[in-house]
Amino acid sequence: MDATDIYANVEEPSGGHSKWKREMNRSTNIYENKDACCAVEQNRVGPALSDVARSKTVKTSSCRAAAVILGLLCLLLLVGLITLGFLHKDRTELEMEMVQLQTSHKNLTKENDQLQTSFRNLTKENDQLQTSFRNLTKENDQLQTSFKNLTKENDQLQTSFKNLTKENDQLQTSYSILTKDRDQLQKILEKRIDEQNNPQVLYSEVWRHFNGNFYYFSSLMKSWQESRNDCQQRGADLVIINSAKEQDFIRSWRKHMWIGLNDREVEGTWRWVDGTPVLTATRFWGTSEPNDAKGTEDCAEIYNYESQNSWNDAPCEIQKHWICESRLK
Ligand code: MMA
Ligand code: CA
Repeated sequence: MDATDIYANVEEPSGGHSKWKREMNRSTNIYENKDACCAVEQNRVGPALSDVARSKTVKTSSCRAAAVILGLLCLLLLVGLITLGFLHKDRTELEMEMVQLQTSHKNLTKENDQLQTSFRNLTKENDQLQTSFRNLTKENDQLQTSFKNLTKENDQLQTSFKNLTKENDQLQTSYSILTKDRDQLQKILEKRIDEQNNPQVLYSEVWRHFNGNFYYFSSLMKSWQESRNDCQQRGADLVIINSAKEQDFIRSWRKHMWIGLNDREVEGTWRWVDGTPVLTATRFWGTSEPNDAKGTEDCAEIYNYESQNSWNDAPCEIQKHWICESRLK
C-alpha cells in the first residue's frame, strides 16, 4: 500500500470500495468529485429537509467522517512510514555496526591469537629465565663455597708460611750458633794439635770438659782485662757460672782466679761478660763480699775456694790466674 492507494479510497464517497485507483492523476479527479459532492450540500436551500434531503445530509456526514478517518489513516501511514524509514535507517546502521563489529571481532580474534602466541613465548622465555636463574644461583652457591674453601686454604697457607718463616728464622739462628760453635771447636782442635806437636807448651795449655763446655785453666797470671783478652784470643771468654755444679767444678782448680764478672760500669751492679745480671739462685759471694774494699774492687775472683761461697771482689789490675769458658750451647 502507498500514498496513491489512500487517495483512491477518497475517490468514491458514494460508491463501494470495489475499485482501487493507482495513478496519481486519478487522485486529482477524486478531489474534483468530492468538491462536487460538497458543493451539492452547500447549494441546498429552502424548506425543511425531506426524506430525500435527510438522506442527502446523512450521506454528506458520512462523507466527512470517512474523510476524517482517511486523514487519520493517512497520518498513521505517514507515522508508520517515518517509523519504517527510521527502522530502515537503524537497520542499516545496525548492519554497518555489525560489519564493524565483525571486523573488530576478527581483529580482536587475531590480536588475541597474537597475544596468546606472545604469552606462550613469554611463558617459555620465563621458564628458561627461571631455569637460568636457578642454574646461576647454584653456580653462585658453588662459587661461594669454593671461595670459602680457598679463603680457608689461604689462611692455612698463610699460617703455614708464618710457621715456616719462624722455623726458618730459628734454623738460621741455630745455623749461626752452630757455625760459631764449629769455629770454636776448630780453634780448640787446632790448639790440641799444636799441643801434641809442641809438647813443651802442653803443660800450660789445659782445657777441661764439663757439661758440654770447654774450660781453659791458665797457668799464667794476668790482670782481669788481659785475662779476658787471652780468653777471646782462644775463641772463648772469661767463665760465666750458671749453676752450683759449675761453681764446684771451677773452684776444684783450687787457685785464686778471675771469673767473667765485674761492676765496672755501675758500682754495685754486677754483670757477667755476656751482659746478663747475677741471679740470686746462682751467686756465690763469700761472707761480707762484695765489699768494694777501699773503693777499688770492681772485678770478681774465686778466692776462698774451700767454700762454695768463694767469690770476692778485688782490684781489676791485680794479676791472677783465670778461667776461660768455651760455650757450645
Ligand atoms: C780481704 C777482704 C776482701 C778484700 C781483700 C783485699 C783478704 O781479704 O777485705 O774483701 O778484697 O782483703 O786484699
Ligand atoms: Ca772484696
